[in-house]
Amino acid sequence: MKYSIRMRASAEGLHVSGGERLVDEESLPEILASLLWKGIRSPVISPDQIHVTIDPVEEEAITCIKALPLYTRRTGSTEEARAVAKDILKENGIKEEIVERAFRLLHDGPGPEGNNMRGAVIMDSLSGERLEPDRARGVRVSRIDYTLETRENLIKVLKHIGIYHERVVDALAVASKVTSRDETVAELCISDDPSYTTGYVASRRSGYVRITNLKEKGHPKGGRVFFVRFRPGEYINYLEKTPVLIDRIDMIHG
Ligand code: WAQ
Ligand code: MG
Repeated sequence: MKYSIRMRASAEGLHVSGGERLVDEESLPEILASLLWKGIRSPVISPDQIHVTIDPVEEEAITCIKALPLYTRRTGSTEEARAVAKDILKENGIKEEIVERAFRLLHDGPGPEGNNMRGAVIMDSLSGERLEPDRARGVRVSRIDYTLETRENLIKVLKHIGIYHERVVDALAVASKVTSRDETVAELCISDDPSYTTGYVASRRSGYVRITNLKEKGHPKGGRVFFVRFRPGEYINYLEKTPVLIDRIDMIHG
């Protein structure tokens, strides 16, 4: 038996931060404490509520996948970074006009009244139409983690090449689950943390491509867009509910 732990921190009903892990019983207390701290020490706004949900997950229900290969593109400016992201998304068949719509949305804050969302925007990759059922919440990828051994291995490699950050580990997990589905054409992610300016574009064919300077330092808005090719039916349920563990990593390039 494993346990899914989900944390969400909010202030006046608005999303502040969240986290999700899928762990063995032995590590539950430690991971629970680390997720609580993540909520309490949210970088920008102090939350006035932290919710933690713990559900048991049957081992037989878990699917194992491989992490995406990781690349890093260093850029000198936000303009250059956006151009790099646009090129990669174009290689994945997404028109410039749709990419621009996604960038504008994340820059302005994708939630109602320009707030950050807890989850991701689902965008039709051809029409740019928003498809997530709840536009205030979005779709939150959950029940995703690494096996203990794979997490340790990944951290070791990231530290070795000097790009270790907990965010990288978390984001690679989310992107690997999202791109494991055929409905996903690509993902675009920009942190909502004003001090974290590296974002990424991910797809099965391009891998997880970190792009430095994808947003201006000090900008408090961000989010995720999942570009999809079919109407999401089972897709959302899979991303939110199906337990997935990453048991292998691929190439890691600093
Ligand atoms: N599922 C769906 N959407 C999510 C999830 C999730 N599990 N976690 C976060 N989001 C959305 C939500 O709208 C957040 O506001 C937004 O993404 C940004 O989340 O390689 O730190 O946790 O150097 O601020 C990427 C680059 C860092 C890491 C991303 O995102 C690297 C980051 P944050
Ligand atoms: Mg954040």
